[in-house]
Amino acid sequence: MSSSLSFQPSSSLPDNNQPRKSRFTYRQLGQLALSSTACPLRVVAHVDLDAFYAQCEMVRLGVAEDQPLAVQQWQGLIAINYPSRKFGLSRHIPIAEAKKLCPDIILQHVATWKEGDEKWAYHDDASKNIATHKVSLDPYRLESRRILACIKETLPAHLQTVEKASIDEVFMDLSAQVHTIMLETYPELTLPPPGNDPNENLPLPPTSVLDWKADTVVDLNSGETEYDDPDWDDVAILLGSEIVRTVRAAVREKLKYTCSGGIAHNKMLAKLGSGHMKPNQQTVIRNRAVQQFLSDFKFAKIRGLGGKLGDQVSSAFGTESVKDLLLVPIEQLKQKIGDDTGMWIYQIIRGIDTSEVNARTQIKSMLSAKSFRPSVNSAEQARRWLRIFVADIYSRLVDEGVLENKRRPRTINLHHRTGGQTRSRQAPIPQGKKLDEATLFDLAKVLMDQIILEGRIWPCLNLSLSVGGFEDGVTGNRGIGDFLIKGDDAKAQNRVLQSSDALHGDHDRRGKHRRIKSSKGIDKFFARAEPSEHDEEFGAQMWPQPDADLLAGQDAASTEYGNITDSSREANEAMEKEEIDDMPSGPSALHQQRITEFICKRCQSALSSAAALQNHQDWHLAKDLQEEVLGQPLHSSRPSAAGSKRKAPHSSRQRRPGQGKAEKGQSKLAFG
Ligand code: DCP
Ligand code: CA
Repeated sequence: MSSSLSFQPSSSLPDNNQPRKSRFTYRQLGQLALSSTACPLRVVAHVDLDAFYAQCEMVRLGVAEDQPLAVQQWQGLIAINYPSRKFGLSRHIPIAEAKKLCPDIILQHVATWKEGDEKWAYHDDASKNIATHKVSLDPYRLESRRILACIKETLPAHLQTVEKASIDEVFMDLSAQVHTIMLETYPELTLPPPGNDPNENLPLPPTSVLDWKADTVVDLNSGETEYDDPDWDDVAILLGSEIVRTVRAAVREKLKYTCSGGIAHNKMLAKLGSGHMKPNQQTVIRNRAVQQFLSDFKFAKIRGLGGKLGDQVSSAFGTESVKDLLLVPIEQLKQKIGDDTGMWIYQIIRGIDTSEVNARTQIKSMLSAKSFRPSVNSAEQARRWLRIFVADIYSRLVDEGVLENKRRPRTINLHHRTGGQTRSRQAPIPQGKKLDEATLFDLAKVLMDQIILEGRIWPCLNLSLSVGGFEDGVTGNRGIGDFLIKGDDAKAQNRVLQSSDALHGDHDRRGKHRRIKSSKGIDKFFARAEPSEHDEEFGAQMWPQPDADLLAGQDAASTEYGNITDSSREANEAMEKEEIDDMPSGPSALHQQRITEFICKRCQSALSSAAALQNHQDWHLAKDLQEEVLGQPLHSSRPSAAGSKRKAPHSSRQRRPGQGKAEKGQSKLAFG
């Protein structure tokens, strides 16, 4: 990787001849190595494939890069390549109109499963056969996987944190790699801090010019000038942008795909950045440019601030723009939108987002579904669809490592809908032996038979099959006993299927059991009230989500529509791809972040990691000092992520155990 740092001496010797210092400390530099979300030097990137399904088809069909092509699903367009966008095409345009605007366009229908077939294929007549075909996104999933593998190969294995955010997006926390490059490039940073005090400020970078190559670099906030010498956060983001350029070049060269990138201090900003200039470009948002960048947006563009919450906010404050919302005092936001969500909005529109890049993204459930027009009217026909659903789900399970017994689902669910009634049944999946397609199909048939027994189930308008309650299979620290067929599981296939209530009870009991087992290892060093996602690192396992969530999450997603619109996109995606147990990104993040792991003994705040706890304790120290100096207590009695210079991340945004009523989303965490 060629370096874009030019070593023109910086003007770091002011009038009094004392070298000027960086705003950042040695401790903060250390946090960079740990990819701490509290680190002000943190570098996060988001990469998003351009016109993804359309590119997949272009690569598969070997068409020229300037050839207009769009991907069709039934009578709608779901992906438009950039050459066709020049003709004014978009997802909302009807097929006939698209052909008129761009007569040379290739319209490629997505692959489909034909009723009764064992394998998906590209069918020429698919668009006319919505009744007998079901969409398969397998070809795009396969490409998505190859791209993810390529990205991971490009980054150093021991320094990478890559999160697959959707079929065509990844987040990368580049902090650790940037830290390594920084120390290599600037050996002075490896020297101990003056007086061995980690709170000492770093020297300024010995450079005044940063070469951003062809990147789009967002303009600085008002009051900042390009004449100001760069600080280490600028250097870190520059190094991050070089990594992203290398990653994008590898994807392009090895797999022929173009993608766009965003490089910034956190996930929210990086994602806005990747969509800023498309296609095949990358956008850098320096910390000194965040305000300027964000204020031009409508807040609905911010992850988590679209949809209903966005509508609520715009009707409460009569605006859709970030610029206007920035003028609303925090008290008003809290009053009108609620304390936690108000606080989240206050922070997010100021570019504050401490959500982690979660490399350990885990699948929560998988769903395969179809709405029938005309309806399905016989058990035999329903079974033919079940076979397709099972094949669809099984191919995804194989990707999840079910063959190697790495991860496997514990439950299978079938939903059935007639005109006015929805019925569902679920069953445990026998554990202990390798899960195969035939076993899943048998279970699905048993569930169908159960529903049939209830009578009056035809005409059926919608069927959906899902598996959930994933748990890890063979791991180094589990005994053979765990994999022997347990009595209950062995009988599961034949016995009367459990009601969902009974199943949830089972989860809860086992959840408690796990928690007791998990209090060991590193726990003894910290006061710790609840288990965390890190339990797995410490030898225990995270307990799966209750299935009630799985079902709730699917309600909106269980329909395959004839006309694809943006509003159906989520339905389409959620249905066709796995439901990912992602780190929360919206205001629900307030509730879904790891609830309590590292507790501050002074104020009982719950922090998410040892590094965050350390930082939080630093905040106390700073506050004490400040109080000593001012001779009076500070305004806030607890650390706040906004407002204090040395912020105490998470603490103000996290709910402490047993504090207040459970919020929506909290039920997603299985507590005993
Ligand atoms: N998709 C879909 N239905 C929609 C929107 C998108 O099925 N209503 C699918 C097709 C897209 C893929 O998801 O190719 C990724 O969606 P994006 O929003 O990232 O859009 P594109 O990748 O197509 O275009 P862009 O270059 O704007 O990212
Ligand atoms: Ca995309």
